[in-house]
Amino acid sequence: MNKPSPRLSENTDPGVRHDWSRTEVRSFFELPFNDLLYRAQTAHRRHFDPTAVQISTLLSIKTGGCPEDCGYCPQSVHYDTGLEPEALLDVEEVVTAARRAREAGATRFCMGAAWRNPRGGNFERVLEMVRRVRAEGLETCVTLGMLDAEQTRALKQAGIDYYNHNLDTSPEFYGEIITTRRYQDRLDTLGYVRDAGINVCCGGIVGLGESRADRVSLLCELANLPEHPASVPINQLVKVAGTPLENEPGIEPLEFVRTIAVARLLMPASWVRLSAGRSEMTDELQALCFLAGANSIFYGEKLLTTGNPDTARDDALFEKLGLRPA
Ligand code: SAM
Ligand code: DTB
Ligand code: SF4
Repeated sequence: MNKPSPRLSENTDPGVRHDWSRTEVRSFFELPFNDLLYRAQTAHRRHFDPTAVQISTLLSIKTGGCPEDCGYCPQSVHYDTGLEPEALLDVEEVVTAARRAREAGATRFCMGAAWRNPRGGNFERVLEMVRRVRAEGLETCVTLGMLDAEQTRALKQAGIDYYNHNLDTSPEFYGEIITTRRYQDRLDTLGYVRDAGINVCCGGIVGLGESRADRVSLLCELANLPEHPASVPINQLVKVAGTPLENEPGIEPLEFVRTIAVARLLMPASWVRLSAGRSEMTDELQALCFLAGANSIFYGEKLLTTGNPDTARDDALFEKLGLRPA
């Protein structure tokens, strides 16, 4: 029998670092696929039980009519996607949905609002939602757009566990996708969230037409934040008719797996979420993503406005792969 390749016996855990260079990150992307997956899986096993997957359920608490122009988003007022805008939900409707999610097996309930930033009575109502969902025994997460320091403190006081705010893409490519706010605005919001002691959920979208260099740059930005986000959602673009990106060719599936693997290597102790886009993925592709270090998903038939695999399909996939809720 041939001896194992010497590179397989290298120390494969780069540890938790915040000083990654683009060159180092690119060299991970350029590894032979098997070496990259071996390293990612090794790092994963140092920090996590590889059979445990965190389960979150999403609810859109305020749908559509968003003034921002994010080119991927069906909820932007700038694009005609046929979506009917809706006002902020009532607290009781949200609590009912949270109970249903808990009964289906979710441990975290994520509430998303199509806002540039929350204001006035609406923000107060979200605080009440957080208190009530938490009282149901669920972890809470909200994504409401930009926040100021005072708002993050109010959320913390209401008992929020996570705030989701994505960098979305590289600083270099960002202007091709969003013109109504700056990369620095996002970094500022993340700073307020961190300073308030709220866990950060921050990742991005791939398949926007960005290059590999942009994916390198996005992951570098995420891993070089003062603290690694506790949760890192990697979304694959869901192409929605009416948005400027509806005809994007998308990302090659094995390049998507590489992106997950590099996220795992750079942020070895973070939960890496295989986020939007699973409805378009085969079981085999999802299995490769779990092998590459993804260990969190959205569970339930709907994301915010688009579809997600139904729970029966996900239950069957977990059974086939020997995965279990964390
Ligand atoms: N309005 C808030 C904001 O943008 O921060 C919160 C909601 S927004 C819908 C949350 C995230 O969903 C975006 O940052 C983006 O990463 C993701 N997202 C939106 N549309 C998507 C799509 N079509 N495909 C994949 N991910 C998408
Ligand atoms: C995240 O990174 N992905 C989720 C969540 N955070 C809020 C949203 C995905 C949205 C996909 C498009 C839609 O359903 O509208
Ligand atoms: Fe608005 Fe968020 Fe959609 Fe951008 S991603 S248009 S901010 S809802």
